[in-house]
Amino acid sequence: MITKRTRVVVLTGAGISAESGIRTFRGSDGLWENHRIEDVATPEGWRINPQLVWSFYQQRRKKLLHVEPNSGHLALVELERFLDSFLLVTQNVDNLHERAGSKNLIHMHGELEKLRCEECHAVEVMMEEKHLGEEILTCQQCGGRLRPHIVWFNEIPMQMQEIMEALTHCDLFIAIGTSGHVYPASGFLHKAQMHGAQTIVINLEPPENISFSDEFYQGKAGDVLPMLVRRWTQE
Ligand code: BV8
Ligand code: ZN
Repeated sequence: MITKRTRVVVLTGAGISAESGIRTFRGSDGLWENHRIEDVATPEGWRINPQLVWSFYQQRRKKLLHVEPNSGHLALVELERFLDSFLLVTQNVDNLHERAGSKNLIHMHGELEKLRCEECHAVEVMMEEKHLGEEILTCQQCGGRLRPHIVWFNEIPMQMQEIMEALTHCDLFIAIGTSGHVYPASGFLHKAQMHGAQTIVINLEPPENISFSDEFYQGKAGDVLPMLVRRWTQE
């Protein structure tokens, strides 16, 4: 059902990084457990207590140094190489897709590796030892305060124009490892289906938006994806 000319858009969520040891948000050991979302992942939280938010993200940035891409990330690289038209949109802020080799990739909720100046909006990858301390850093260019280059709740996701464009023109949309809880990402499945795409969900359990999926593969991304990609690329 997939040829190299099939135009594919993939959306990934925290579930694809779970097998690499990065905790999901709503799982029992979810990240937010010891922190309320509004305290650490909103502009309000940052305004009220920047040190708490800075430390929350530094702890997660340091974690990136100790995790590796898994077979699910690698299967998506194989799929991208097989297809003429492929876009990977991720809600994840980790760098595992790019480290696995994904090229056409959009981080719609930002990236842990990057910090952004609140004054001049310069964005830099800052992952050296000296960038991972508890001291809130300032901009090399203008001296402004740096913040995580992350889309917090009530902020606008990145590159929505490109994402909407891709959703209206794809033949197949695949959602992987996402609970379908956070908007607007949770609306992509329905949007793609409305524009005539086939839709597939790969998840440990049925996500909230499962009704918009033509096919559902229940299981771990690290097991299901390599099997599916092998079937699609060797047919
Ligand atoms: C916006 C960066 C306007 C932070 C993140 C009331 C009702 C509805 C919506 C709202 C509302 N009030 C406010 C809103 C909007 C809000 C929202 O949706 N809130 C939720 C809480 C209801 N959204 C926003 O504010 C967004 N902005 O709406 O702006 C707008 C809209 C359109 C166009 C222009 C402007 C901004 C949201 C971005 C927030 N930032 N991340 C950080 O990471 O620190 S969201 C964060 O949580 C993640 O990035 C991710 O997106 C989300 C977690 O979701 P998942 O990735 O799905 O992870 P989760 O743990 O939930 O699920 C994992 C799944 O994997 C599970 O189903 C599990 O079963 C499965 N799984 C586990 N292991 C595996 C597996 N599957 C396969 N294999 C495995 N091994
Ligand atoms: Zn600056």
